[in-house]
Amino acid sequence: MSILWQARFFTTVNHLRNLPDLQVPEIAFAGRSNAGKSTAINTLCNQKKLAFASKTPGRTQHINYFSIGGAHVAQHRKDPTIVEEIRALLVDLPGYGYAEVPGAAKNHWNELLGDYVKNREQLSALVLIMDARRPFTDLDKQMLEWFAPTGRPVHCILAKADKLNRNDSTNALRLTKSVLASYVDENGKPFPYTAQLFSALKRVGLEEADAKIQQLLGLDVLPQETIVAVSE
Ligand SMILES: Nc1nc2c(ncn2[C@@H]2O[C@H](COP(=O)(O)OP(=O)(O)O)[C@@H](O)[C@H]2O)c(=O)[nH]1
Ligand SMILES: [Mg+2]
Repeated sequence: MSILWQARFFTTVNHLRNLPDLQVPEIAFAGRSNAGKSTAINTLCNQKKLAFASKTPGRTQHINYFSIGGAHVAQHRKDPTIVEEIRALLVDLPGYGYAEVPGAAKNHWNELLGDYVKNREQLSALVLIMDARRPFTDLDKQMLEWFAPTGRPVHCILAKADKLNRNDSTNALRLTKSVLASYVDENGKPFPYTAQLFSALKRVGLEEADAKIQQLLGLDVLPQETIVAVSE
């Protein structure tokens, strides 16, 4: 059982000014509409409907937040001796690149996405979900360009790997890693960018993604002072 299974809906926001002001690490899931983002989040959190998965792309146009650890706040409310705080937030960003979103709305969301990944202090890392059959569309690269100046880690999940045979999926992963390796800082040092194959359908790459996300959020170490006694 993974700590990610504790994920609970936390809040949904439409404007950057409404982002939650919790001081806990958050990890954002970005990707083109229909890349398999909602399905990946649901699979990793072992919940059918946490993130909205749809055959109609471009429908989720809000930033949705899910909390890890917070579920226990409610559960433990009846127990005055233990309060467990929220330890991390998962952020489901609106999918980009959906052709039928009208111009003005598209611009609004592109600006929102860009501003968020460039400026969000709590954002520890980005998970970039791409269809394994077509990694690094222009908009995926745009996302990386926005985020790269932060120097923070990016983990690429090549989703729907079941749609490729072994040879093609190996090639897709190799290509992805070589694109990632081409991002270097001003001293020529590579960024902390990683990639993996993933299939929600065939449950491939689940453990790898789970471990990576926990590591990026610092959830792989035991919580310190997250369990505190409160007086009655
Ligand atoms: N074959 C296959 N289809 C998938 C997989 N993950 C998602 N899909 C399908 O791809 C479509 C888009 O998935 P969704 O998670 O809604 O994409 P999102 O727009 O990026 O959130 C849906 O029809 C999913 O059933 C997968 O691992 N394998
Ligand atoms: Mg979705």
